[in-house]
Amino acid sequence: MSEHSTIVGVATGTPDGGVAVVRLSGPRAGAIAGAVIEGRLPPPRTLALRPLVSLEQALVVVMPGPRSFTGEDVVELHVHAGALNVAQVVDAVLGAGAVAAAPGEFTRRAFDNRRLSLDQAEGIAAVIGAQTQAALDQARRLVAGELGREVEAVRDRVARLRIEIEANLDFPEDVDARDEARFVTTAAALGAEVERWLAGFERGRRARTRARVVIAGPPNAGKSALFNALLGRRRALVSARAGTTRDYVEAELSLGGRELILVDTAGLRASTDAIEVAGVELGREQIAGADVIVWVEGADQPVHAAAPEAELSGARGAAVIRVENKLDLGRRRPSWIGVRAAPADTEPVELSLLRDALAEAVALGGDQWIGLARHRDRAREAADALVEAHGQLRDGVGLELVALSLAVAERNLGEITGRTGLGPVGEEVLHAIFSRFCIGK
Ligand SMILES: Nc1nc2c(ncn2[C@@H]2O[C@H](COP(=O)(O)OP(=O)(O)O)[C@@H](O)[C@H]2O)c(=O)[nH]1
Ligand SMILES: [Mg+2]
Repeated sequence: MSEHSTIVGVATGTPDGGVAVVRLSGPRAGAIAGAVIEGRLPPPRTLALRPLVSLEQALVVVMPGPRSFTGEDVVELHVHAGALNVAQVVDAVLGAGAVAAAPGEFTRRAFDNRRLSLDQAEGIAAVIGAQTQAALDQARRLVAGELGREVEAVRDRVARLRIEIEANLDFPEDVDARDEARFVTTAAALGAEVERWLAGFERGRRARTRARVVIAGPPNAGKSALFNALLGRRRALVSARAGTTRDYVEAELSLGGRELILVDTAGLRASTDAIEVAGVELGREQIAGADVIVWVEGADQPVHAAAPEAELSGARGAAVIRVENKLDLGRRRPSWIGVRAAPADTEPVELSLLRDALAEAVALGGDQWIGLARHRDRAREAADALVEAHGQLRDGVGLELVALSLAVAERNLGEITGRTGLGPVGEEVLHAIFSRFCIGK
């Protein structure tokens, strides 16, 4: 990747809307853009209409470095969208001396020029990929540098401790008992801080993803009716004929501030009908992948002593909410939540209790850490190194070893933001991050 090339890429996505943005970045961005437009380049940060040489026209904006996204000179040509049209504009720019940008190269240059830290660059990718409101919120906080500031603050404290300890290496006799005690407590506090992040990682991850809530139970319990009642619309087929639902049906639902995927499954029962058997099998797979299982039986159905434990043996740690439907026909399971899901033309009864139980089951609680998986891995290494440093200090092991452990913690924290004081982040790490971006980002 040449530092001095001028790159071009299409910054807008496909399928395209009305306008596409062809972006140039590099030392010759102005000269190259000047060669493909007629007339002069507009003054910096001013949008102006210019004819393109032998093509149509473009709105042109010049953003001189270093106060641009990449930190280099950037020019954007806003042209009409359309694959063929945009390809011809890009060809003209390439013909004037630009080179095609590699995936993520604009963002990579922004990082190299210190316009963004690594966690912020990952935040941009996360904003683009966000599918839930919580994922978008967390991604925006990454872009705003919230994670980076927190990590940098701890890394600074680790560095200060290491430097103080290193300063004492040549004169260990100058380290008195009070210094030693302070070193021990500082190392413990730093380790605890990183452990606190790690404890919140899973909550943050769960908040970003939709929880899967799977409705299961015997046929004819009113699972599909309950599914529709929770959604407030008819989505699944409800029928007096057992075995009506053969596939599973999914719908999105927002509850207690979380986005859920509600899944209606075929009733679990032995059957000789091949399609129904396949449906039951799909239902079991849904149970295995569930975060929460709503187990439904009808008040008109016999009570099984062992239900639903036997059927739910495939569930992996999912919360189970037991619901007795058809309240209008009586009550056989007094400790379960009672509801009446149908008939559809009447108000469903007591759904609020079920909604509350569901909201509680998917609640996240505690503080969530916005770090992504890579950040968690680096934080894990840092926490281990801090525990090591703490143990070494407590055991009175040589201070050289303590300084080494602290340096390991420091390097790992530095790799989260890409700003390490102990040498550059490896090219491999950078490549892995930026190659996941699309061309034009
Ligand atoms: N009386 C009464 N019937 C219900 C209730 N909920 C569902 N049903 C009926 O029970 C039958 C089976 O419902 P369905 O939702 O298809 O059950 P599923 O097989 O568990 O999906 C249908 O005839 C529904 O109208 C209810 O609360 N009360
Ligand atoms: Mg059904």
